[in-house]
Amino acid sequence: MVGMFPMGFTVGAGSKSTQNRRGYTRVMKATALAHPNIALIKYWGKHDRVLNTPAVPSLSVTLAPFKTETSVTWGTPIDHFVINGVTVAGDASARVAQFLDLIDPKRPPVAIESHNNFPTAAGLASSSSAFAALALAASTAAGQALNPTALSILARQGSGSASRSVWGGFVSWTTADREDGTDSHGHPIAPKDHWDLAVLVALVSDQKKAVSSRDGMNLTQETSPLFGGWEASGPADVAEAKAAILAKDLSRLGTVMEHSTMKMVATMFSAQPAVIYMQPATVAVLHAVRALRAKGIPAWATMDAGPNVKVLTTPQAAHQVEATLLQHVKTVHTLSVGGPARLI
Ligand code: 2P0
Repeated sequence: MVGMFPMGFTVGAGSKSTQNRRGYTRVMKATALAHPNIALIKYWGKHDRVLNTPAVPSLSVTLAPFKTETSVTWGTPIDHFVINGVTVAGDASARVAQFLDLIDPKRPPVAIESHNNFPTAAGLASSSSAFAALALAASTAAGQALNPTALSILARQGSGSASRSVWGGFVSWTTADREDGTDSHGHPIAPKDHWDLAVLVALVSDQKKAVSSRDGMNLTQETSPLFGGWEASGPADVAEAKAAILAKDLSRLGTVMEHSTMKMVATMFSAQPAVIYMQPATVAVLHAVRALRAKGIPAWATMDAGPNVKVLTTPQAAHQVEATLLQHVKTVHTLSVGGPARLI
């Protein structure tokens, strides 16, 4: 079946459907693709752990060709979740099952098969594309046609950063004013074609990190004396980054991105015990990026909950920046601005 949902998502030719007793068509299998995003202005800390609303607003760029592709079959003999060919068990499985319960508390058992074309859980924002793709594939397979905002609210409850991967291009994610958190979701700022930027990932490590971002974030919020300053300064950083994006001012965007990054890292370092995702090569890359800038090459660095460094630059300067990064790490991925989550 190829059909168009009212809110504009196309159900791909691979989707299977059936008619239930009331006679309406229900899609039972759907496949979705989502790109990860990296935060230019960081989400770090929660307002409400159950609703998964953030302590601070954030702003991101969606990145291709990194992607997650996820197929969901709604109505199988047992729940069965496979990521990159490996069956998911334990806490990770429970987290996915709980997420599916949000879509339908009386849901049947579900099968999920998901694949990333980049390292998982290594600080490369794999949870952002994972839960965005899962939200779209699972809600579609369950027969729900969610618009992007509803999809973002759903994805947020799986993983905060996933609320931003619903859209392509540049996206902000707002804090909640409402008690039920329904106003905390992504907002598109500018589409993919607005600005041709390059983001280079200097791969310091592709190993799964020892402290998950969720645990690192919660420990930081509970114990860092710097957290109050971090929280208070977040909204101004988002406003500054948004203005820089709309003006296509890379120096302005890079400057506020580095500032947001380093303030986040300061809260990690001042947690008790300290949360240290950096490795020696991380610091070497940070210095190399500063040296590039001193030579007039546009390059600004950011990090997330992991040792890898992402460098924001222009497509024209990307080769020169890559050559410099390769003096410090073995692998550099060159990414560009990606499009929205979609059914395939
Ligand atoms: C971000 N990070 O804005 C920040 C910057 C890491 C550092 O979002 O608990 O996996 O699932 O909502 O989204 C990583 O945290 O956390 C993250 P949960 P998530 O991209």
